[in-house]
Amino acid sequence: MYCLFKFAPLFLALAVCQGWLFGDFVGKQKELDEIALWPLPQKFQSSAAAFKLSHSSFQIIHSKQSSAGPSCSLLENAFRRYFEYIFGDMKKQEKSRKKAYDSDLAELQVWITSADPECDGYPSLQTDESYELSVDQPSAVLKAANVWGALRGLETFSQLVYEDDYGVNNINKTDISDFPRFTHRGILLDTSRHYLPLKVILANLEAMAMNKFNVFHWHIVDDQSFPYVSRTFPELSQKGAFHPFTHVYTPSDVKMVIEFARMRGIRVIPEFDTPGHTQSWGNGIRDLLTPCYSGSSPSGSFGPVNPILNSSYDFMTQFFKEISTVFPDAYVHLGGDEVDFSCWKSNPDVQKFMAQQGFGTDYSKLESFYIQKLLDIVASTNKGYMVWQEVFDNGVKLKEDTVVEVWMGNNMEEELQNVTGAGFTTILSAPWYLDYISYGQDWQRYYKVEPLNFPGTDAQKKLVIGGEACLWGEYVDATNLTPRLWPRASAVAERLWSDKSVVDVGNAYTRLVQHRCRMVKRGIPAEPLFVGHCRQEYK
Ligand code: CP6
Repeated sequence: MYCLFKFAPLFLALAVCQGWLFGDFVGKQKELDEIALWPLPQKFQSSAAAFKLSHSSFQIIHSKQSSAGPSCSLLENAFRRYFEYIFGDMKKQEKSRKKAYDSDLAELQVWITSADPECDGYPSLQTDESYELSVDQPSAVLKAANVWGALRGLETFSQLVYEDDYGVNNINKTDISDFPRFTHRGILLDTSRHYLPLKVILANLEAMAMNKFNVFHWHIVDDQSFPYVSRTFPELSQKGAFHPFTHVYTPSDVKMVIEFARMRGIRVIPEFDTPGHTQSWGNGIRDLLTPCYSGSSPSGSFGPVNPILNSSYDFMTQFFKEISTVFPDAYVHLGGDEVDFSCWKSNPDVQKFMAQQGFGTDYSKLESFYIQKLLDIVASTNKGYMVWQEVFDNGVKLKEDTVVEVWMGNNMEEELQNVTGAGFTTILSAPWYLDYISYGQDWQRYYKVEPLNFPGTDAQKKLVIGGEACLWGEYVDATNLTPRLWPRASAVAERLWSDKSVVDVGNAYTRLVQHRCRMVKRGIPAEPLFVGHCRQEYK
């Protein structure tokens, strides 16, 4: 700090300089508060020493030792994205600053340490997302085993940068060692109840990366519409989408979502929910759904997938063969939730089948019969599967790598105990139904959830691999989805990434307010947590 007013009369110079010094001190305090990391890293150490980042000279580069180089388009793309986030809103005059400060930070070196950086691969359940970040002069170094950890570290680096009172970008000397607490950190979006334009899906993938989420659970079809364009069965979307051309996801749309997600270290797990939640499938595929009866004659309405016809299984075999090639992830979600038995009960052919199979009047046995056959079909495509909790509850025999999703809130602890007790991996979504809204700061409720707070052994707790924030689509479309999801889902992001001990709601509030402003600044219309303002307000 030096004083510009050397030649001013002494009394004025003193007043101004003291004012500046005082202002500078206050400013520094404010700046330190502004380093709002979200989710909070596992180990974090920072000092008051600050470096400056100049738009005209700072670079994000591959380190010499890195196994990745300029041919790694995933990283090249990420370097560009984060450079833009760091300098995007700079004032023109600061952007064009040519003069270097002594305290400039020259570069961020990204060092991928394992022989295979996985530039062209996909993230998976086994992916190592850890990274180490050291910010010091002359270079900051980001070290990760593969590109996936580097992506998480780049996000953290960008969150460390703050603009001082002169419009200059600063970053403090910092050491971070970070890794996620849980490996599955997902967001469920529902594109059946309302069609979501591609733009909205991509924007939310971008927001997911800002929060270190790594799974997009795409609840792509359901009763209300079938927007997925199938190459094998084009009638499904032609007859089942809200509109056959405008409200659909073509193969190239799906490819784009998968690639956009991959570039951000996000898996795409599609859900094709059966045998319930399938009304829209019936429009395109004859005899797929069970005809319901009223007395002794068909009522004209239809129920779940017809489990007594071979043709149903032939269809599923062809359909999931296609799905297994379109979606690269090792898992598909097969649903299996909320099967309504009333239609099956009304149908005389189903009744006859029940008797032949010796199921009595236990329709959950018929449901299990269907699911069992479906699981075998999907397993033969070399995919693993996820299912909603009912499938486990009904005693269906599951492959050992099955992921059971616990969504019912009434008995969550007992369900976790049972699922993990039977040796299955599980993810939790019951406490995180973000479509359910109320007055006030409900993010705090999501934040306070402790996923491992159920009775069980250490081995059982290890089987809880994460969770998902669900935004079901009955009351959301492109107009309100993004602000409803963010920053409420950010609470879930920190719960699933940060250490178990990170539970201070007051501290979280301070950081989340700023994280929310950062998302807004980056073009994500995230809603406010409470009264207040962002340093920059946006049109
Ligand atoms: N759609 C599907 C839904 C729900 C489920 N499956 C759901 C149920 C209860 C609530 C919210 C959503 N809309 N296919 C349950 C997993 Cl409160």
